[in-house]
Amino acid sequence: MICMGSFVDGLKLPDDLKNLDNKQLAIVAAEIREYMIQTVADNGGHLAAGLGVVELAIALHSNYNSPFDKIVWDVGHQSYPHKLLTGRWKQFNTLRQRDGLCGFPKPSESLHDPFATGHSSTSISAALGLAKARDHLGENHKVIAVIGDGALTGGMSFEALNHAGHIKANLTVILNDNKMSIGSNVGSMSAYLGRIRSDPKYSRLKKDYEHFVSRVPLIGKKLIDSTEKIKGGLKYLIVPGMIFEELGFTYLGPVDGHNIGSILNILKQADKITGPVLVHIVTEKGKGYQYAENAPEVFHGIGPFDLSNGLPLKKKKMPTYTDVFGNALLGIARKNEKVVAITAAMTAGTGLKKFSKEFPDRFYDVGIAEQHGVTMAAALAAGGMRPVFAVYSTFLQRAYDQVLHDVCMQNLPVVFAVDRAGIVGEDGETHQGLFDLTYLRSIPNMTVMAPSNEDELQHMLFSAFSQEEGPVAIRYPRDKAKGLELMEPALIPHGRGILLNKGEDLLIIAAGTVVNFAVDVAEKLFWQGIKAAVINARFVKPLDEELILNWARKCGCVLTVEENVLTGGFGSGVLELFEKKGITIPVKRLGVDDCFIPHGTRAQMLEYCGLDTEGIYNAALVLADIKAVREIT
Ligand SMILES: Cc1ncc(C[n+]2csc(CCOP(=O)(O)OP(=O)(O)O)c2C)c(N)n1
Repeated sequence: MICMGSFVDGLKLPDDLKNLDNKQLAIVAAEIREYMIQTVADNGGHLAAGLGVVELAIALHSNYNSPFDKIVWDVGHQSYPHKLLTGRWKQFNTLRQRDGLCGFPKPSESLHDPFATGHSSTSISAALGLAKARDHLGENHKVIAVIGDGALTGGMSFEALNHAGHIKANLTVILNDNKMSIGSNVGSMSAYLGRIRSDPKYSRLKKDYEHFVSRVPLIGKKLIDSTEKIKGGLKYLIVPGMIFEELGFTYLGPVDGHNIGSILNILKQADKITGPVLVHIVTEKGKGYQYAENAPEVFHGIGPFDLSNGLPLKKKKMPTYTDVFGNALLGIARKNEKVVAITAAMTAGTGLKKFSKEFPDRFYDVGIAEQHGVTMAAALAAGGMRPVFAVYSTFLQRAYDQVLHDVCMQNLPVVFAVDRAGIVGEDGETHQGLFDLTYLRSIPNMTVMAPSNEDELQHMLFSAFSQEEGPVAIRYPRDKAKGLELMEPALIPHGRGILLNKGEDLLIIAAGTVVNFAVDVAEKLFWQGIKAAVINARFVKPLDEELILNWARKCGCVLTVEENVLTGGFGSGVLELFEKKGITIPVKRLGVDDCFIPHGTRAQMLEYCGLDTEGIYNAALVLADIKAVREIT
């Protein structure tokens, strides 16, 4: 068991930080880095972002009194140093493992996590809510949001800045500017921050201005103070961060985010100011681990790796579904120049890296802006293009209304490549893709497909572009593909499933890669004398009614299997079909209960949900028994 940190061992954290000098704080920083790097090398996780905020986390916990004061980390992937400083040192090596520490802030894990995060750009809204609750209740703690420059590209953060400035809320927003989202950051705001960061003129002018006016007798100090309130004018030209000032915030910075003393000074300054304050700190993603500094995108989120050279421990033998999607899309885009691809800050994660290189003019990274991305896709389609929005299932949730109102209501041919659908594994409950079948199949005009293997995935993508005329979603998991040889892309007829196994005792209908488990289960059942038919649904919407009804009638009982919540999912669709057709045979639906699924490996959590071969087999046996009893009585 690794639990390094010999200096830290003798401390009571976070309180003792207040008694340490800068040199000792630097030792704490070094021990945090060492432990974080070792743990992520063992368990995998988000490394580069956390390494960049070690000094910030120390300064925050030295300056404030958590959990009395509330610190909200945006996204929360960078919260490891915070976790280490707030009573979780001993358990830290269980990070992201089943029953171990979560990779994101989680109030049920610690009082020091006042608000759960995982999805981007929520921290300022959360901090504002906490600050206003404090004011309503007559309490007096501080509230601090830490948000990255990437998360600042998300619209919600602007909505919150706009509101917090308007109501002059007392809160501090720390803008952690490392120039990076997962990859390079995009957009005008990022460029603006870059100008503040890199142009010494800004800082010099600010200092010169303050120096100049402070020397004007009597009115100088007043002038500086009142300039805070003057919009436009001289200050507009010379004060960095004016955009934040215009939104009602006092802007402080930029300061070096790896200098604990400087951060402490600016936090103390911020604490004296009434109303919302934005503190701009500049950090380096991956700081302190050479390989992460050199390749922050690779070390944003990484599997277990070799500490000595930063290389992954598990060599990639099999392509992932993401890889197959990326390659298949390239093939389609080469033949159809109307195909354009959109990502919301997930170019690599969604498999669009190659596309972005080969077709830079047909590729849009919109920033962490799923809502904008979807509406833009809708309009690209309205204007005659064939857009694909590649997105993780969990992040598409944010753009539900845009999918419904802008894409589906106009029946526009947007392809949604819904990656990380189903159980995602170690990232846990904020990242599970367990709702998309429900939220997509409930929208009129939407076609929803789920491939059972990578070959089917590329046929579905091909069909989506060549045959479908309205919106299409293809959902696939965060997993290695099966290693099949890929055939020439071919059309999958709209709404047609496929019978994989004949049988007369029980019908298993599965959607997605769980189809493979269903086939194994049918074989196991066969040796128990139960003949199970298996249908690969392929389409979750529209269902292949004829095929399903035909075999359901033959078998007399049905087991549905899906990697989605049961509420309103694929199995619900089958039940709705049976209700419509007056079929009253026993049906058992397997999927995820009405709860949030925590972290663990994908295999562990599939088992936990009863969605592995064993779980499906047991459910099939119970169902076969029910049918047998029914037949006797
Ligand atoms: C709504 C949403 N979309 C996408 C993501 C995936 N994501 C996690 S961190 C991240 C980049 C965040 O960049 P930044 O805020 O600058 O933090 P850094 O990692 O650079 O410290 C992205 C896109 C997410 N968590 N939430």
